[in-house]
Amino acid sequence: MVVSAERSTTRPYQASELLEMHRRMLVIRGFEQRVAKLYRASEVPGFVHLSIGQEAAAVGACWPLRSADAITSTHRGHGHCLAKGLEPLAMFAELMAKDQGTNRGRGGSMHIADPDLGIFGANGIVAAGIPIAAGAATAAQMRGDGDVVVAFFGDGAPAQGAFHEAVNLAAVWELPLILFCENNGYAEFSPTRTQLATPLAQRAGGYGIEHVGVDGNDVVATAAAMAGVVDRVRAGSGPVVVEAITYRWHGHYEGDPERYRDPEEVESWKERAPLLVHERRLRDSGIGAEQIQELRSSVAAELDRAVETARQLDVPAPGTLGDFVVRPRPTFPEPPSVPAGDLGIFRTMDAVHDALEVELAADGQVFLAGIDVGEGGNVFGLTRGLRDEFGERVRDTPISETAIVGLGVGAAMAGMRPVVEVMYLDFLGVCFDQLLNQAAKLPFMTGGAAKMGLTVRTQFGAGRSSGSQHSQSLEALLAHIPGLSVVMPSTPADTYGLLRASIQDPNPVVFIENRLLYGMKGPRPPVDHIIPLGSSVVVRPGADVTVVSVSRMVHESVAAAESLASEGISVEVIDLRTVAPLDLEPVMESVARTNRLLIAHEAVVPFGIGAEIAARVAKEAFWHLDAPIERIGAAPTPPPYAPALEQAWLPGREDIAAALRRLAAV
Ligand SMILES: Cc1ncc(C[n+]2csc(CCOP(=O)(O)OP(=O)(O)O)c2C)c(N)n1
Ligand SMILES: [Mg+2]
Repeated sequence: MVVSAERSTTRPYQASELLEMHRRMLVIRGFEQRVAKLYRASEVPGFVHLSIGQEAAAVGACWPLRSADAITSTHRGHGHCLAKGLEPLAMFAELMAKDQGTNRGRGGSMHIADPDLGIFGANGIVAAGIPIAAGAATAAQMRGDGDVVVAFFGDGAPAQGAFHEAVNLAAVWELPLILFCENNGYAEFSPTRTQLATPLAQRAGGYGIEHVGVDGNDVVATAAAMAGVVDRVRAGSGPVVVEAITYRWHGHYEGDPERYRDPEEVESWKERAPLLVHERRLRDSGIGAEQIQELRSSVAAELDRAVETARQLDVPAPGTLGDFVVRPRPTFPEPPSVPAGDLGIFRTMDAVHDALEVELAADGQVFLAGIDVGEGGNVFGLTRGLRDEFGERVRDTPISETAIVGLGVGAAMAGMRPVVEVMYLDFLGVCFDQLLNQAAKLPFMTGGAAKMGLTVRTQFGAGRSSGSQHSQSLEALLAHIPGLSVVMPSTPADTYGLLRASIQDPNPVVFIENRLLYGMKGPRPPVDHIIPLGSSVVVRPGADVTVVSVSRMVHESVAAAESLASEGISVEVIDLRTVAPLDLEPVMESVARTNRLLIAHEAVVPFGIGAEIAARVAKEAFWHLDAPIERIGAAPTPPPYAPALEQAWLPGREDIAAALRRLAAV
């Protein structure tokens, strides 16, 4: 492997600094040697990836960082976290699944995090930390406090789309981000040459950003290279790729039989061991063997004590299983019903715009990002004018949904309140990891340490031949993920009140608009109108049958109810307004009176939210039911293009009316 020229200014380090570098590497080495033993003894229950042999890269990379600078790490992240300042005891405790661990025993080796120390998480998903780092860097850039962010990743990660999207975004926005690759020659069992067609240096060139190569087994060379890079990035140079050439001595994971590499190769790298290289330097600078031995002994004693202390700690109580999934929400009283027209009439699209404007004005931590939401004003004109009003807090992004949602995750962890836009609900397919594995799980996996006040706005809607990839109602997919909140308003006033509540909510919220409702008019509420998440509402009282619905289908349900009134059937319509949290109280109360329930949604019927509602009502209101629960939804096919097919697929007021008649007749 060729190590390209170091471009930094190397300054002589003082003996005390050289010793401190050595101490940090000894801590990492000693920590992981003990973890290997604890793992074999089953005291560490989950699998571990050790970075033994790579200590210099971690210590050198973090050497010039301030505590307010952030890092994101990888599945092989113990070294990064220790180098950034984490105490070994807290991490031993986490690996040993103790309640006092860094993540309260909810994360384990692959998820170590301490956002207060700027450690925005090791990550079990290859490359997922890089968009998150771009988000933390966006927060730093917006705050203008000179902080930088380092995204650690392995040589396998640049094959991931998340890498490309995040690096491109960082380059376009000139973010204070250092992309630190630990090139250890292998991605799992595969040599790097089988993973990437071009070297990382060439790829950095493709993004128009600087690449710095460094000997990752030499802590001083790495620290010096990073010092130069950090200075430039702090000063506003934009992102830089640093590639540290190194080698891992252990298998990909503990217990890896390592059939893919020659033991001689491992031995040859041991001759260039980071600790040996640095020890020679210590001796050359006049530090005696006894002093080095003393350091080694004191680190070993400290680590042994930490293991013993961690052993004595408590495991999490099973009764706390549900903790950290959803943060307590701010409480708002249910607002009085919106005065009919006193304050004028507005459209749903105005409601979106106005809620964003009010929240941007109220809280400097709120910002918007998405495709064409800035200069473009959003493809539906929803954010028009906000860029002029709020400048850099309203940003256009590249067409990179993983980077868009990931930057929201990282900025939310940094304490901001990002509102990012995914243009169409169907596009979840290209950024699902950031929602499923990052936004939804990080608060839990970090034992509540990760802030996640993120709002993802998106929209859907069928009936205008938008075809299979621009129509679908996918809320059930999202509501199935513990940790995510899912909001689906039906009226302009609710859109306004619920969007404001979503932005103020400390949990990740997916706010799903229906684009066929954008032009719908309704009474404008007072500016301070806000609706708590998880409050279903009876929008039309009735006595014979209950229909519960959400989003545009609420209006179809009301229309069906009106038409049945002339037939002498009295229908109660309930609007869920939020799918998660799901407030079924008004539904139970209603079914207790009507004894009949229909659930109507635009999503396909199988495994839709109707299944969940039906199961819960069947259990909790079984003795009130006089008829089987019915469901109306789309047919189980992708949304079709031809209007003749789409009409057959899409449920509407006639289908709802027919089902209500059937139920009323039982
Ligand atoms: C998205 C994803 N795909 C696959 C894996 C399984 N996996 C974990 S680590 C790894 C190899 C990563 O190699 P590299 O980036 O070079 O990091 P290293 O292990 O060498 O530190 C793979 C394939 C994963 N965790 N996430
Ligand atoms: Mg690797």
